[in-house]
Amino acid sequence: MQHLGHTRSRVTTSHLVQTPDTFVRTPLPGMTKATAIIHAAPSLGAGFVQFTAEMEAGGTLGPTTAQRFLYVLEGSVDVGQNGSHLLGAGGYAYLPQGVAHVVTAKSAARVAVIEKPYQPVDGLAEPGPYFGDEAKVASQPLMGDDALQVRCLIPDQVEFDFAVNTMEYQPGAALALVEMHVMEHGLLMLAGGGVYRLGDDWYSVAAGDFIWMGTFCPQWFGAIGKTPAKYLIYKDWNRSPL
Ligand code: UGY
Ligand code: MN
Repeated sequence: MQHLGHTRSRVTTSHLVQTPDTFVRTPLPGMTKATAIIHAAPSLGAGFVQFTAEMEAGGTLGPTTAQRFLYVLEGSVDVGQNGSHLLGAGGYAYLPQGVAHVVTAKSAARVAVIEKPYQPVDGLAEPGPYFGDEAKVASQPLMGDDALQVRCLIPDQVEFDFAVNTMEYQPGAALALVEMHVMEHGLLMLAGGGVYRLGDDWYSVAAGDFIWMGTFCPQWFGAIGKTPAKYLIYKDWNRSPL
């Protein structure tokens, strides 16, 4: 659709709001019957890569030189790694750096993909592969607020150098504070919508939007609407900022 040059998408040095009307598809090496919408990359200032893979049945992702996290948004994929792991919507996988694997769509699928070079720590063993299903992960209220539930998809162990969570806000729920922290975020809106404060700006955001928040970017979210708002959020974690 023609929007006469208007969009909600914005990019600054501290954050990005990327709305579906501005998505451009690109092939990546090794992908077959699939395409990628790149959301975050080092060229933006991010220490990780995040993209949405749109896959036809039988399509595959290419290899990666980094750690890889997959979260199935729609359809189903098979992750071949020491056997076969079938993931439906809400299924996810963590694949350590250097662990060979093949990701094949079993039906038309959309998959959120996060890749990050592993930051080793002396004396700490690297984490192994991990597979899960969001529906089976217990949620916790954030700062005692039952209207804001967090599910931690990656085990809470210091071996992992990043976290991926889902956060679900009942209508009207909001973050209790404007956060400012060293960790950066990649955020994919999964449902509902609301208002996101990023830096000194406020944005209307809705399901399908992507947000990158750089280090120390002031951030706050309040859910608006009659249905819950939910997002998938990445952060670097468990490492010294030095
Ligand atoms: O984990 C977080 O830092 C999270 N509360 N940030 C956010 O939702 N913007
Ligand atoms: Mn945060």
